[in-house]
Amino acid sequence: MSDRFYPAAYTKTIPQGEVCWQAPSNIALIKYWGKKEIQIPRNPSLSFTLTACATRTSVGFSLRTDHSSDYSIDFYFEGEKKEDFLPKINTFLKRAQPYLPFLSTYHFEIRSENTFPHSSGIASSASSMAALAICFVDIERQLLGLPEEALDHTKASFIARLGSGSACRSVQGKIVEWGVHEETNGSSDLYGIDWEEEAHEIFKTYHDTILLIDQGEKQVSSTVGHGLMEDHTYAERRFSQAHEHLSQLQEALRSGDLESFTTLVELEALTLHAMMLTSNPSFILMKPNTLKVIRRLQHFRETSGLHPCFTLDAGANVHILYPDSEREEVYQFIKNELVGYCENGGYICDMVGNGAKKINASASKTLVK
Ligand code: 2P0
Repeated sequence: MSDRFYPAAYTKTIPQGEVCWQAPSNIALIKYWGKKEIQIPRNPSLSFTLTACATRTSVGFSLRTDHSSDYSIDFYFEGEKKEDFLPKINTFLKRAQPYLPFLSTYHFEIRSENTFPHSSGIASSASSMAALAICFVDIERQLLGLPEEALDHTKASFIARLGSGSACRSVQGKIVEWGVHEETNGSSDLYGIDWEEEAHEIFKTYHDTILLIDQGEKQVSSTVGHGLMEDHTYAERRFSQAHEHLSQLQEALRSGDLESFTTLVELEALTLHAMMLTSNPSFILMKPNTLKVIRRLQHFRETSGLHPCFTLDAGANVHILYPDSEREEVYQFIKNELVGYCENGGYICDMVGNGAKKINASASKTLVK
């Protein structure tokens, strides 16, 4: 199945060059929680691609002269050289090597920065791995002598998945589905597929205001988190529930049924946390203010007749999702009644976006430091 991602023989020799891409984060509506090696999900997931929360990565490459190690990488995060990121990048390159054979023949200078604060509790693995993967696939495109428009986004998603599962949903499209799902033509465990065309227009300009309830370090890493599903009492039921929820959510996304959308999205968020509450060891990742925000939001929905709903990642922050037609009233409500629950009043206004885009290295100050 992965055979299609082995490249043809490279036709160009490029001594050196540079590519630069920006990839967004994404927020899962149907959650990926539980996996097999290597980043093969135990259930399908579906996400909104975001815009404001993104990673910008430039990859400078030059033919290697020193072959004393498998890979030759200098990594800079927000302008500073970071050795501690290298093991993760090395693991990623090793996994990607069969599909991107040039990786061992070049020295890479990788410069990366996030548009959101490092300590915001927003996972950066999706955007950072997607940006890095698409940079590498873009370099390969050049080695194959192909034009810009021939860039293989599916391969970029496939490679991104090898770095971090959720990263494969951050490459292309406003709404992305990943993982085999019987009712979705073309769905795959290996890469994300663009589900945007099937969705009702209302979802293509949806807002996501991220309330930063707790900006500390993540209490449970994704590796540990996914591992908790290994022998979890409710694992099998949860995995089949995700298939059912996905079918129902697709219906709501097609028809624009905001009531069903709300019910399913909130149920998925709470189920994700229920899995962590009932695993061994267990984790309580919601904070008192997470619950207060949820209660306030649900009350506002009941009394206003508007349609904001919440979802959660594996942390305390709350994502408030709402349609563009309701943005003024919902945003006022968020500012007046919810921001007070955020740590240092922190929140990020984001919305559904298109995926990764190529940028100019000079567009970023720190990238060219
Ligand atoms: C998701 N999360 O679907 C779920 C919901 C967090 C909560 O995917 O081990 O960083 O790199 O494949 O993608 C977080 O896990 O895990 C995640 P790896 P990843 O977005």
